[in-house]
Amino acid sequence: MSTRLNKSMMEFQDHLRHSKRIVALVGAGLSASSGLPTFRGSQGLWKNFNMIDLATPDAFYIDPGLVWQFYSYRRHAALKAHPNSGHLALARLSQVPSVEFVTITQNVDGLSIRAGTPRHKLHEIHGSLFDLRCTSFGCNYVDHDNFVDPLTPALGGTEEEFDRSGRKRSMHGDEDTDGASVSPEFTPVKQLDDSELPRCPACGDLLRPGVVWFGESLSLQLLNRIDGFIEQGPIDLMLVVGTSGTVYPANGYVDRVRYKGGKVAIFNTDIEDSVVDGQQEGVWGFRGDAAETLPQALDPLISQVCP
Ligand code: BV8
Repeated sequence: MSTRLNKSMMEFQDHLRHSKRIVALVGAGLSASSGLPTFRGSQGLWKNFNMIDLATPDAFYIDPGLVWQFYSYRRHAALKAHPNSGHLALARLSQVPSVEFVTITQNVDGLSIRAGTPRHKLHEIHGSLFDLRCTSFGCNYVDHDNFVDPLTPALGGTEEEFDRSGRKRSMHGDEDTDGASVSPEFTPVKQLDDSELPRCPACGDLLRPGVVWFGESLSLQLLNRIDGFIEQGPIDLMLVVGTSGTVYPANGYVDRVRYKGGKVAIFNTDIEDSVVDGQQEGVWGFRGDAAETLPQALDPLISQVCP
């Protein structure tokens, strides 16, 4: 580690040791090392669709079969994935007795919970791939922690990515079995009838993934809980992990903490040199895979608790 980076890490860890209230805002980059694609990186494409174009109410209204295959693929990938050292480091930080710590996650993959982060210290602001909701206005049916894969027989087999030669492609979608990199080629989706998709056991209407799509409002109850924690007292430190910070309202929390005098530490593969070099007052930047940089940086506190 260079002297400059060492100095930055030492300053950060000194502040960490004296921090009593910490918030983490995490994004898709935290799960990258677990093999799950990010939204805006090269893996941000699924069968040549832009993932953002599929995470909307309109996409579901127009073609629920396409959107359900997208979510069936992501449910399958998340179930096959394992929490990485970054998830585990944040889970251990939530067990440190001397620190009040909450994680705000934009991820819907469930890996923070599987890593051991207690649910009452985790805010899944964009929902979960493993929650299902009825689409009928009058029906309140919700199914939490549904890990059935595939959810219906027709969704079976759509979760694998196949290249033209019919070989199964790894979940990354950018390398084939012998490691040669291939770009994500268009692989057609099945045409599914609504009757083949997940149906509500209460009223028979279509079920949808229990996630927050673009253009949908977040749970006010959940937002109020987060506000409550932030307003309860000073936040000493905000960890911003593996997020491009492009999605509102999640990206608003960093400015709020900084406005209240909190310091910020960014963990990302893509950080400006000025941040890494410590030229931004009150902001540290640790460039690299969060699965490596996060456990290193948090060691002074998490080494106090058993994994
Ligand atoms: C809202 C669930 C208001 C689904 C997600 C028009 C109409 C309405 C709203 C808007 C509008 N225009 C803009 C908006 C606001 C909109 C928005 O922010 N749009 C963006 C695209 C500009 N927001 C919303 O719509 C939100 N709702 O505003 O409500 C409202 C009020 C009343 C009535 C109606 C509306 C809802 C947003 C939630 C969308 N749902 N997810 C699903 O997952 O399928 S967002 C989804 O994308 C993810 O959850 C995540 O939040 C986001 C992806 O962001 P990141 O996690 O940051 O991932 P990304 O790929 O971008 O970046 C990865 C980062 O990791 C990179 O920086 C990379 O460098 C780094 N990295 C990569 N590898 C590693 C790494 N770092 C460390 N280690 C590594 N190994």
